[in-house]
Amino acid sequence: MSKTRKRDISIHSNPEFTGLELTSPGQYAAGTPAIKVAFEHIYKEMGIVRGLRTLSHMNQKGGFDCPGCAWPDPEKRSNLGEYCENGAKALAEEATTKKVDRDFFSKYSVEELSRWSDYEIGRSGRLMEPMVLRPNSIHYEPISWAEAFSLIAEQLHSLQHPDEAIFYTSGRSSNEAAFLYGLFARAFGTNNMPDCSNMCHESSGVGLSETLGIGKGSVTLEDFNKAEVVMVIGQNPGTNHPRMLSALEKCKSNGGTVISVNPLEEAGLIRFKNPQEVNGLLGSGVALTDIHLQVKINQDIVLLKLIQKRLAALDQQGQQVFDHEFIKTYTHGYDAFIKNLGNDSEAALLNACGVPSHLIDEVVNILAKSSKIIICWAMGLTQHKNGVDNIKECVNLLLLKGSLGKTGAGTCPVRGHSNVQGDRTVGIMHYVSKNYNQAVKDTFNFDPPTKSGYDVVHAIQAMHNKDAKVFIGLGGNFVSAASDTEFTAEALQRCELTVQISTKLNRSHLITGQTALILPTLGRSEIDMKGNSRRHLTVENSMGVVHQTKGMLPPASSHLKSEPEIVSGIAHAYFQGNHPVDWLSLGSNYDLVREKLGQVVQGFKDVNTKSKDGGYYLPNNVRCLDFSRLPNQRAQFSITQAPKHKLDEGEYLLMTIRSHDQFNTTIYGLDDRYRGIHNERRVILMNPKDMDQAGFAQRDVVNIMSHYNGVERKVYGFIVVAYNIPQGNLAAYFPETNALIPIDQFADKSHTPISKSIKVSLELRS
Ligand SMILES: Nc1nc2c(c(=O)[nH]1)N[C@H]1C(S)=C(S)[C@@H](COP(=O)(O)OP(=O)(O)OC[C@H]3O[C@@H](n4cnc5c(=O)[nH]c(N)nc54)[C@H](O)[C@@H]3O)O[C@H]1N2
Ligand SMILES: Nc1nc2c(c(=O)[nH]1)N[C@H]1C(S)=C(S)[C@@H](COP(=O)(O)OP(=O)(O)OC[C@H]3O[C@@H](n4cnc5c(=O)[nH]c(N)nc54)[C@H](O)[C@@H]3O)O[C@H]1N2
Ligand code: SF4
Ligand SMILES: [Mo]
Repeated sequence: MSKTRKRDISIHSNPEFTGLELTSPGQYAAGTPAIKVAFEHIYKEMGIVRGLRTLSHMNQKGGFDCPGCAWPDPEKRSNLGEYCENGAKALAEEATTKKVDRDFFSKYSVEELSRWSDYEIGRSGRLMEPMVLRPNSIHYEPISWAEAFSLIAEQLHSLQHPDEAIFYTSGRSSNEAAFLYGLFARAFGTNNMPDCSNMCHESSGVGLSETLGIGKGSVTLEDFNKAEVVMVIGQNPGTNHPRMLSALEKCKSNGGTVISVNPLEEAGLIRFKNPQEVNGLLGSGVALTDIHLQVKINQDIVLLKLIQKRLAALDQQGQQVFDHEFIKTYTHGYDAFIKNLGNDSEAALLNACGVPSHLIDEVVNILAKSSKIIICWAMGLTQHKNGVDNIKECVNLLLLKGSLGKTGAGTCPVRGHSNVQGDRTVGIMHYVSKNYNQAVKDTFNFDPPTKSGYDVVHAIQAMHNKDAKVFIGLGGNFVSAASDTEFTAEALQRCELTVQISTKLNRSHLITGQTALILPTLGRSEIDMKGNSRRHLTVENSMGVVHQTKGMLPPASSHLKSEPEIVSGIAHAYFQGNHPVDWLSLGSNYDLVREKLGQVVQGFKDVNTKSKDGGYYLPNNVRCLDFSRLPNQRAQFSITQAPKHKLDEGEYLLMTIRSHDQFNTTIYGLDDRYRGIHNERRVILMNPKDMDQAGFAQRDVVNIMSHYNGVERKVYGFIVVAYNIPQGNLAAYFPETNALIPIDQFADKSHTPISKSIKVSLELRS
């Protein structure tokens, strides 16, 4: 065999500056600027007529599900459109008329493309036909679907053990595709099913499962209308779940209180101008947050302990603050929990969390009087070493108040990708569920593997050690999304084969194994035809509603296949008919997939009919206060540890966050409008006092370093911007900063990388 030439690939987005402009941070979200920006994206990528017609079907019954976030749709959809600025951007991104075809790949080598910025790579357009990058080559070339499938099958057959293959999933997939994909991984013989959830809400899944017996939230959208208090902790809905602002607006107009807990004062939580209402467009909109607690990074446990300590003091004074009836009937561990609250001193907690005492008192007074409390959270809680404990502390508060299993109250982990929750429900998991395996065996007549598989960080380590040699990605951008960019890139480059099932070009198509395949697939918004009929798929939103999604645009290319077709094509090429599952029938007949899904997963019986119109709620034990699967058949109080971050002089905690102009690794544009940052992504937000102490001036350019286990990791060239952020804390955007997070720094139990509390130092760029 000839020796492989090592490709000269750049693993980072081009670091050239793009021209920072600064304005004051915004004081409201949405309103006319949001409409303007939404339409600019639609116009530029899709053309205005095609774009507007498509938008009018997005999130409507009988239409297609927004490819953006997982926020649910209201039962009664608005005639003015049921989408937000970022939904429009997500659609424009997917349904762009720009094309990445075979001429594009013969013109640009992977070496050259890797020097483009992520923004430029994303702008190039939709993938058109299957492409292969052969060993020793630096150009992708066309390959037929049949050849691509047999290449994968051959490579899978050549492995010594099924655990040498990795099957990654990103949360854009459908229930049907994810179910088939998981089924194939199991039939092949491995549970190596890392998914984007591992980097995202895995801490929520673990924390909620251990305390409440289900890894999902318990609230419905209607609960927001009835809630007395909504706490939004570690979440930036104005950017990442914009239609959640309408739910908060409803809560407010019904007399509810909104409390935000965040190191940043995010514009979207200050004020909302609802584009669906006249007052939102012409007036001043509505104020959303009543009390903002500017907590220091990763001091939420401390803050929550303090709040609960003060509530307990009121309760002990005889005020009816806690729901003792609820606690007695449904929970376990209350006494130990209360005793433990006594261990921490008020002063130490107050000092650590950085929130003024009087604001905490205000919150305590409101919570004391309320019982319908919703806690919403996202990455600000999950992406820390103690991410699981963060969630458990939120559950503690809800248990004390009896705020579960009743209208207007409950847990609300706000999920990221539009179907990330559904993927897990239908079987994308690296751990083993005995019930699931048994149901697969009963339905399909084969034995799924019983050994746990790799999650994201362990999959990377396995590829790096050459314990795994084939990587298949059902969507996503693994190399840019994961931590420790250089290590992850090396891991993928050590693979024999990497396969990406994708809609758009991204860095994971450029940082590849020896051989790489791009398998282009239909997007949500596109028509999926079989014979004369238009097929539909199903998805599950953040509140457990399963509903249909049906595309309406002609596909970007006639060579695209749907995700279920691709998965079943691979499976058929691998098994060649020697397997009890009829893969090709499943890949072409989604009704059949749904029928089988109904036999394997609880709640999916009759999904075909029930998912029509607005869909239906999956079963949820918390809503009916059934804790029978937990120890003592009760919801569990937890005793958590306050995180300790020992920072030496010149060290800070860095959170890596999203700008308003990105969807994870997809960069829509260079503005973060609500934070007043324009035309630049390479910025680092810093407290002015910290800048003074360190001797940095506005717009100084610094490198950021992390030091873990004696290894220095560095990212270069970030512009310092003075910002209202607690002292000792910094913020910058990902994926540019992922190279700072060591592969072995992740949350206990959930293994989610510590993307929101990275210990770093800064140096002036010489
Ligand atoms: N437009 C758009 N929408 C998206 C996405 C996107 O990239 N763009 N991504 C989707 C996905 S996959 C996800 S998971 C979600 C993510 O949604 P979010 O979790 O809202 O996203 P992040 O930008 O990571 O923001 C985290 C928020 O937590 C705060 N924070 C950081 N550290 C802490 C902390 O220690 N404590 C507290 N209390 N707060 C903290 C930050 O200041 C920020 O406001 O959004 C989804 N929707
Ligand atoms: N430092 C840091 N790192 C993080 C985070 C953070 O906050 N900080 N957040 C983490 C989180 S919450 C998440 S969820 C992960 C995201 O990790 P991923 O899910 O892996 O990344 P995305 O950027 O969402 O993937 C985008 C790609 O998906 C493909 N795609 C889009 N739509 C479709 C489709 O319909 N089908 C298919 N097959 N492909 C499609 C396109 O090719 C696009 O380039 O990143 C994580 N990484
Ligand atoms: S809130 Fe999320 S799902 Fe709804 S339109 Fe906006 S991006 Fe799409
Ligand atoms: Mo996510």
